[in-house]
Formats: sequence, structure tokens, C-alpha cells
Amino acid sequence: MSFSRGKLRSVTAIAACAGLVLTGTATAQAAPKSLPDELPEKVELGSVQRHLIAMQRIADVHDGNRAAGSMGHETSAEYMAQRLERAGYDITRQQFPFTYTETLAEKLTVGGEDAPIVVMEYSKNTEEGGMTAPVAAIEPDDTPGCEAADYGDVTGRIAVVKRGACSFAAKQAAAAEAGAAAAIVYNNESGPLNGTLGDADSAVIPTGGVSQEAGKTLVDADGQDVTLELRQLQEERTTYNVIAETTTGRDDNVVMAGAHLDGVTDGAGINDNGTGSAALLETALQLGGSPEVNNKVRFAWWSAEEFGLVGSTHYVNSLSQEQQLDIAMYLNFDMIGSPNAGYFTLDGDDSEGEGAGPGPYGSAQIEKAFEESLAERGVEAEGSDFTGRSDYGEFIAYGIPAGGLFTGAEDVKTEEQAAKWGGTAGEAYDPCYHTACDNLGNVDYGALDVNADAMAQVTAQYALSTEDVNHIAPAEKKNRAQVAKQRSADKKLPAVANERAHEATA
Ligand code: DTR
Ligand code: ZN
Ligand code: ZN
Repeated sequence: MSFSRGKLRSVTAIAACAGLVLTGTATAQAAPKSLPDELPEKVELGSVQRHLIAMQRIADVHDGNRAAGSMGHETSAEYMAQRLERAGYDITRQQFPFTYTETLAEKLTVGGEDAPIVVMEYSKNTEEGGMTAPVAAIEPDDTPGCEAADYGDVTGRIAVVKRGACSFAAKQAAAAEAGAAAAIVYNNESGPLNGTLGDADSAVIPTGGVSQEAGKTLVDADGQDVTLELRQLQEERTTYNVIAETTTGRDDNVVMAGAHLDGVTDGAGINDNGTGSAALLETALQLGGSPEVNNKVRFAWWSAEEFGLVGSTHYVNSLSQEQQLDIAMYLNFDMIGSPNAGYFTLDGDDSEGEGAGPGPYGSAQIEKAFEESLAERGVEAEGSDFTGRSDYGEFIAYGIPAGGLFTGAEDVKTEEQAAKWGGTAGEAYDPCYHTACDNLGNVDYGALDVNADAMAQVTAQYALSTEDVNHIAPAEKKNRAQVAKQRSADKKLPAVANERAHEATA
């Protein structure tokens, strides 16, 4: 992990040079490197790999997964916490409740043939062994299956509707209102349909998602009996975020960096998100609990991301407005070693002009820092839309600038990207995304190396100065006593969020 960099970046480096003169050393010595140069060199791929191997073994001896609310997650969390504690960090285990779900059965039989179906998160259950009922194929309009009137009388039938225009939750509620016993949504693009109803309270009838092709088979079977079994274990559980912060640096201009540590229940979750978690751990360990930095660095290993960003949302909402203002920025690392890697930075400046607009003020500058760091490593990055599909979502909902790295999930690599980055065009960045094969064999270790270095460099850079993001000059000395007094007076003011960034619920 060593890439030499020409630029002197920080006041620390200059101070260190002055130190050299004072010692009066006769022999010429190279100036000590500044933290942003030094930290990536210390974050070695071998050490990151060692943490990944630990996570694979933890999953292997705990039912094959590291999902929130499981022993696999708890053991992973303690693996992080013990090492961070030993490195001198202040640690918090922040507990919170969530609804744990696990698929028990998902089976659809049409004309004697099995068709693949995925139970929607928080769906109601069919009885064990399934239900047999006739298909009611709903003719799609501009808002397919979004209103009860779209269905006619479908009493006791399994409504089959096209994806689009409204949420999955709205479709199954409208189908139920029209009398349907269950709902199946078919995709409006290629691939399987893996959706969520958002929360347990929205669920009315058993609901599953199928591909376009399976949808066609179902539409052709209009009026015929099919057998459908959709069952999901749902229970209230508690889990926790692991939060570790340096003892040094100003606490009213904190640089936060986070990765979700939990995985899905189907596999070990090594790329998603062992990679981000392991690289973040090694970055923290190499930085140490008491580095010479201007700004406090707070690392977070979120839980229950896979159940709807629950841990990071809980964290941001647990802060007062003053505590939120103490956070200068949030850096996110979710999937940074995809086997058919793309090299994406969260699109803070909206240069891709896709989907969501730009991020909060400062996000464009953070994106540039990541772009430059990747460019120094010979990689030309692309922007990844601020979809809100990871833990930065709640931060940007409150206007906290954010950025991060991502090597791609289920989307497919284009010809141009393969020419630029290598890998295989026409294949997903991570063909094992959210499945049992997301194991140690599902990582591009070269991509992980480059991304871990960029993580370390950018985190170190902002630990020294956030001036380009929020105009706080590192040398600025405030009257701390006055600031602290004002802050404690303001502590009780409630924080105000903008509407949550859009989630993939439709
Ligand atoms: N949240 C991820 C997958 C994901 C999808 N889009 C993005 C963009 C940026 C980071 C991550 C992601 C998961 O855990 O499944
Ligand atoms: Zn995931
Ligand atoms: Zn993830």
C-alpha cells in the first residue's frame, strides 16, 4: 500500500520540518511524511485481509451469517471493539431495537413448474405448505395496481401486478382492499425483484416479487390455480452500533467515517460489507486513539443497515441539533472490494446528473478529495448517485455533507467501464450480492487495496483540516469556554430533518 505523493499537504509536515532543523542533524534526512501520506502506507492489505478472514470464520461458526441481531454480528462487533479499545479509542456500544426478518419459505408453482419468487421484506405470511388460488392478472395502466379500482373484484385471488409508479406497500394494500388474498409484483426491468414493504405495519397480505419472465408466465396463467408459499420469521430484536472516537482533536468539528458491519442472512457478507468494515478497522488502528490531529475522528460500525439503514438512522436521530452541528462530515464505506469492481465516489456534485440532485454543501468537495486520491492510484472514478441506499442517507437528510466509496452491487458493468477498469462487461459488479457466495472468494483484493488507501488518505486529510468542506480553518482558536456554554444551553433544541432520502421500496 505505498504510493508516494509529491505534495506537502499539512501544517503537521511543516512543523515536522522545523523540528529537523532544531535537532541540528548533520546528515540529510527526508522530511517525515504528513499523516495523509503516511496513513495509507500503514494500512496494509495483509492486515485488512486478516480482518476479513476473521469475519468469514465468525460467519462459518455462527450459522453462516453476520446479520444484525445474530451471534455472527455480535461476535464481529466485539472483534472490532476489543481491538479499538486496545488501540486507545473511546468506545460506545449504542443499542437499538429493530424488526429482525428471515425467510422461511418462498415457493411459487405455476402449471406444475416452480417459478422463482422472493418474499418481500415485512410481508404477511401464507400458511405453512402454501395457498392455492387463481391468478388475477391486472392490466397495467400508468399507475399499475396503485389504486384498488385497478383490480376489480379479485376476492380470494392472487393479484399479479407490474412494478412501477408507486411503492410495493401501496400495491399490496390496494390489492388487499380489492379482496386479493396475496400479491405478486413482477419486475419492469431484467433481473429478479427483491423488494421491501418498508415496515411491518404496512403489510396487509402475503407479497412476493418475480422477474419479468416469471411475470409473463403468470399473466398467461390468468384464471388458473397456482400455489404460493411465502413465509418470513419476524421478531423484535436488539442490536448495537460500535462507535469509536479519538481522544484528541476538537469535538465541535468531528470527522465521521462509517461502514455497516451487519450482513444479510443468506451468507457471510464479506464484500457487503466485510470489506468496508475491515478497511475502516485497520484505518482506525493505524491512526491510533490519540493521533496528533486538529479534528476528532469518530468511526462507526453500523448495525441493521440491511434491515433498512436502522442503526445509522437511529444514531443520527439520537443527536441534538448541536451534536449534529458538531459533525463536520460523514464518510461512508459500503462494498469496496466487489469482484468485478467499479470505482465509484458518492456523487456529491451531481456531475453524473442522474437521479437525486447534489449532496449538502461540502459533499462536492468530499467527492473531489476521493476522486483525487483514486486518481493518484491510477484510477479514474465515476460518480454513484446519492440514492440514499446506504448509511449516509440519514446524514444528508439533516444537511450533513457526505461522501464515500463504492465498487458496485447488482448493476452491470458497461463496455466502457470494462475498458477503463478491467473486469467483465455485461456482468454485475458483484454477482454474489446478497447471496450465499458472498465469501472470501468474492473480493477483488486489488480494488480493496486501492479503496482502503483512499479511505485512509481522505480520512487523515480531513482529520487535519475540513476547511475546504466547511471553511473551519485548522489554526482557528475559539473561546472554547464560551462555545461550550452556548452549546450546553442549546442542547435541548430538537433537530429538524428534511424528508428522508428515497429508499428502494418501489
Ligand atoms: N447499501 C448496499 C448496497 C448499495 C447499493 N447502492 C449503493 C450505493 C452506495 C453504497 C452502497 C450501495 C447494501 O448494503 O446492500
Ligand atoms: Zn447489502
Ligand atoms: Zn452494504
